[in-house]
Amino acid sequence: MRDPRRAVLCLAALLGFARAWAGEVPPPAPPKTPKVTVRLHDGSILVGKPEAEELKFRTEYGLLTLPLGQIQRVVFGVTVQEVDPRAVAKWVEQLGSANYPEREAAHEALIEQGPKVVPALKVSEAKAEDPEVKQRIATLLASIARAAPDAPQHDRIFARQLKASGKVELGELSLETRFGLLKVGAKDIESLEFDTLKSALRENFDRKIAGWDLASDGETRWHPTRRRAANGGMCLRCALPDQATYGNNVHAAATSPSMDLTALEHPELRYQWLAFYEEGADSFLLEISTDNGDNWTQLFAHPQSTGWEERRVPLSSYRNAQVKIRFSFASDDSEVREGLYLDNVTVGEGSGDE
Ligand SMILES: [Ca+2]
Ligand SMILES: [Ca+2]
Repeated sequence: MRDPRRAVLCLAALLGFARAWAGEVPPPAPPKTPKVTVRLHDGSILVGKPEAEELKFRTEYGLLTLPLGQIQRVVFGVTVQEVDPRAVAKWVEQLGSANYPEREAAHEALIEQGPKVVPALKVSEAKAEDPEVKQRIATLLASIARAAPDAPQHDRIFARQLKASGKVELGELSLETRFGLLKVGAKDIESLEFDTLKSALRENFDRKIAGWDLASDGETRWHPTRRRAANGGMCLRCALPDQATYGNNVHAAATSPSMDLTALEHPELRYQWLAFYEEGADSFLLEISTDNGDNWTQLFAHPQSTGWEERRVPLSSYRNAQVKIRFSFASDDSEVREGLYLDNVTVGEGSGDE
């Protein structure tokens, strides 16, 4: 936590949490043993009830013991995963191919592997004799670094009135599932999502996408992709499917299902986004509608980004409303870039801070 502002914010969150704990602001009474969705690095998903009732989390301010009923989400820091070195060697060899589509296919395949392929690529870069192959590997490494410059090294915990970085003190997680008791090693876990709070929308684009409308007036459109995902292997991309960029003169929108916010005390939208586009000439907007999509109000114009960004949008002024949100893209008649990405879109109970 080198950024002093973040440290202050985190401390403020901790103090707020401590106050809540001391009884000044009584926390709500959540279920004692919430259900948890466990996402593993290999793509597996387990759902069950943890045997434990609390989780220990070490921060630079001390050790927190959190009842599971207070936790919304835990994201484990990046651990470098194994990747088959033979597959990498084959792709690197193809990078030197005289055949352009073969070179492109290898480039795409390596990009899709993301940060886990970096150590193997560095070895190949050092070994490469062909200067052109060396150059191509250097370009690839730069693209991968651009896509995930802020890969979290710390575990992160999100609870009501608390957001903190640190280390989850957990060797393994015992989970009662419908298939019996399962034990999962902490090193295999990517994230835990607790079913503690009501949510109106929860979409990670990793499975069949339910209820979203992905409309476009051209070939460029929002579509699921494995190209760059914030988690779970898949996300939503706005570009020409299977191509390196979006096209000119297109309007494309990803519109959420209709959501009833009446059950939420402090409705809040959260999502992760990544935008490689011609800012200023092309546009990438977040909009909201309270009349089933007839009229839209702009909530945010996304700037160009260099890595995944996380955004939190309080929707308290839409409390008690029926809303849809949409992510819309428009391109002008020149200059195209790689496109836009979205992941982990949720609308749920927020902190109430505006
Ligand atoms: Ca995802
Ligand atoms: Ca353009």
